[in-house]
Amino acid sequence: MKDTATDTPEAFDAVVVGAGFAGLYTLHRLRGLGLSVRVFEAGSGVGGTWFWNRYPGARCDIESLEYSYQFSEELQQEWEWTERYATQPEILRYIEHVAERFDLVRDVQLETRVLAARFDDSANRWEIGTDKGAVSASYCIMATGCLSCSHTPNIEGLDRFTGPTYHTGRWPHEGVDFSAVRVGLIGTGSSGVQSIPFIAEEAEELVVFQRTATYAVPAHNAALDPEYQRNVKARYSEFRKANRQTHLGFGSDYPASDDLAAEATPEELEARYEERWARGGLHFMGAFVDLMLDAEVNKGAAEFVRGKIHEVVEDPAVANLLSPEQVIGCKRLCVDTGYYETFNRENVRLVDIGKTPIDCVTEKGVKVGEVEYEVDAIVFATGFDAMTGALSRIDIRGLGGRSMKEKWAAGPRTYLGLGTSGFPNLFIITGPGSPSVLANMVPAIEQHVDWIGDCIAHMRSAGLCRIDVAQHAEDEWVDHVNQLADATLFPTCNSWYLGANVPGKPRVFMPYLSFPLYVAKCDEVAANGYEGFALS
Ligand code: N01
Repeated sequence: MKDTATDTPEAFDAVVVGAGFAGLYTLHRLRGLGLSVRVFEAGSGVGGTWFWNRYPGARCDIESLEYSYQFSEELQQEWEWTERYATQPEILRYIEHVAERFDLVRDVQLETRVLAARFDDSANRWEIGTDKGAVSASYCIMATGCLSCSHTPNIEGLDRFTGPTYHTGRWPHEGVDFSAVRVGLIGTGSSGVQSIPFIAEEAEELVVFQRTATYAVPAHNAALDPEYQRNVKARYSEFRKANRQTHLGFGSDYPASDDLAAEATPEELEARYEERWARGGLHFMGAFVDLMLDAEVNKGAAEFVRGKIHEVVEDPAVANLLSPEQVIGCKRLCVDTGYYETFNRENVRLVDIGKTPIDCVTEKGVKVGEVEYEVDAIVFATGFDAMTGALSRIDIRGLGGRSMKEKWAAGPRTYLGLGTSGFPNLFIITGPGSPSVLANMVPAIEQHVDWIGDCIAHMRSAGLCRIDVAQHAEDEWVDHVNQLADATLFPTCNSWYLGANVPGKPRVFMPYLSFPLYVAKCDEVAANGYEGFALS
């Protein structure tokens, strides 16, 4: 990656790290502004999350007509989704189609991991080091994803296990044949909830190790009604606009309610929860506006779901174990197809590791207390070092050589989730402090990329070449993000939103609550000449 004539690193206007939904759209948008762009991607293909998460049953739990790009009218009109919720292979096909359709691949360098990024103050450029060489760029854009850095717990004895181990977020591309295999699976978040029914169907035996029971609402997935798809496409821009105004970031045709559960009668509560349950999916959390604000209200919703679990699971002891106690929604709600039913199968066992944690992994299996569960393979559905994990694995150094990892040692600090003070010309797509994982990811990504694109266009037309976050703006934003979260029930349990799933990670609520408020703030900041940023 050197200019052979001068022996200097190849120079670009912008370097983008990651070729998932975010990186690809950034490339398209910046190329449209006339910038030279290079995207680096560690994987051997584009797709990010949807390239890596190939575990059995992987699909998106936001509906396909909403979990898709809107930047091209032709694209959104022509692409035909087949199911209410798209499978991982279908989403990956869609991303690959986008990459080809917009001729993006020629600027994506695959199988290249970015290891370091250092700001050269005198040249006002980023020097980006990869495992294949170095380049330089005026802008460095981190499209590294919120859930891209898989987390495997450090369980004693794991290295002596004689069978294969897998992580749902790094699933082998050739697939895994579990027939006649005894599988142990650790983790019951969204990835576990989706994969457990599929693995149970195939495996000889499945032992599920559960630390915390999870709330799952039925997906009610089905083939997408062609008439509904036509109907949405006929009003796609309105549909997308409505999306931006819902506080969940999705549900244009079935928005979250503004009603207060605290003011509803028991009959009204029951009817509303039943209606949302029947509709399926994450809409359940939109049943009432105070569900994440009022602990008593939340208890009612949680009790409703526990009742549903007991209706499905035949063994009352297993149903009890599967019934969560924490606030519903404070860990991300799961959306399932046949999850609870799977525990009625003869070949499935549920092991509570909440009270008695895993002692160790042995040559032959997993030991919990005095009991050794013999298995042939172990699946880790143990999640991610979310929101900051991918960034902290790159040695990012800003003004004066200051390390971002050190700056964020007590938790991430950003302004709008887009940038961090002392790291000029570095943008983060869906960074901590932005709605990201608490919104619908694809529109959240597009909103960020468009904002960054507009900002760079403004700088170029004004002859400006440096943008940095003002310290006071960052401090105020971090306080504001925390204040919003502290007014809700979100910080009440050990979720990955708080970094609580990774030992030693600081406990800080990372996403911003409310997509509409956030979009309004970003628009206001831009309209006021990028208020809170220093441009020079
Ligand atoms: O990860 P998770 P995930 N010992 O962190 C357990 C998105 N996503 O990959 O709750 C024992 O949610 C952990 O237990 P506990 C979605 O945003 C979307 O499932 O910490 N157990 C938990 O049960 C989602 O929220 C989709 O006590 C350990 C599980 O592992 C996010 O990705 C599909 C442990 C991890 O659950 C992450 O989901 C998949 C340990 N040391 C993912 N460490 C869809 O669109 C962790 N666990 C459908």
